[in-house]
Amino acid sequence: MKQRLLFLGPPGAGKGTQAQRLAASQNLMHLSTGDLLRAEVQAGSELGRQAEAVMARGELVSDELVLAIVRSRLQQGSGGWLLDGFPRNLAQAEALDTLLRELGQPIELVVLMELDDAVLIQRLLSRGRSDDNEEVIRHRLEVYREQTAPLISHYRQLGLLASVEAAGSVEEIGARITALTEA
Ligand code: B4P
Repeated sequence: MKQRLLFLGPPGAGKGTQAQRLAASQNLMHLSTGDLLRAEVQAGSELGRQAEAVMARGELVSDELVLAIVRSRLQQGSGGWLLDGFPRNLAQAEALDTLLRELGQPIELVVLMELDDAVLIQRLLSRGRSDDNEEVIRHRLEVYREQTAPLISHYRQLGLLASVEAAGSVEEIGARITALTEA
């Protein structure tokens, strides 16, 4: 069973949903940069104040802020982990590669969750979070295509990428992902 995993995919593909399940069943640290940023917003911290408006527009929070959060969490942990929603651009991916080299904890598998835009938009509209209105969702999809999708070839070249069809029930998709982690 692979212990150091990264989930990649467009907004609404179900990264958070699947990451939570797998982390709980395999006892991995679940690191969702979206959840961590929302917690900072909720707590009213300086970091949260900076992140709030950016997230509401569907843009990416600055690499420095996100990296600081991830670095401190990875340094604290000792077992396996699952990164969900990070990295989201090439600069973050390169910074992560450097950090993981320092920590001696290389990524073992990158799971790419693939789903049609129409289904993504429908899922996000029914989730109903404050950044889930149609205009912001479309902008997040553009940001994904421009900034995050280039990571697919980055991780493919490193021989780490495996794709999963992210349509179907939560259980079906979970079984596909578990099979990949055991391969
Ligand atoms: P995230 O919190 O990462 O959220 P997401 O990509 O929108 O959703 P995810 O793919 O996790 O889908 P979910 O499981 O919730 O990002 C939010 C914002 O944070 C970004 O726009 C950005 O501003 C900021 N941010 C985060 N990380 C950052 C970084 N590294 N750098 C800079 N900024 C960053 O599923 C979606 C919905 O579908 C849910 O309602 C779920 O219940 C439903 N669903 C899931 N699986 C389903 C299934 N099989 N069938 C039907 N419904 C399903």
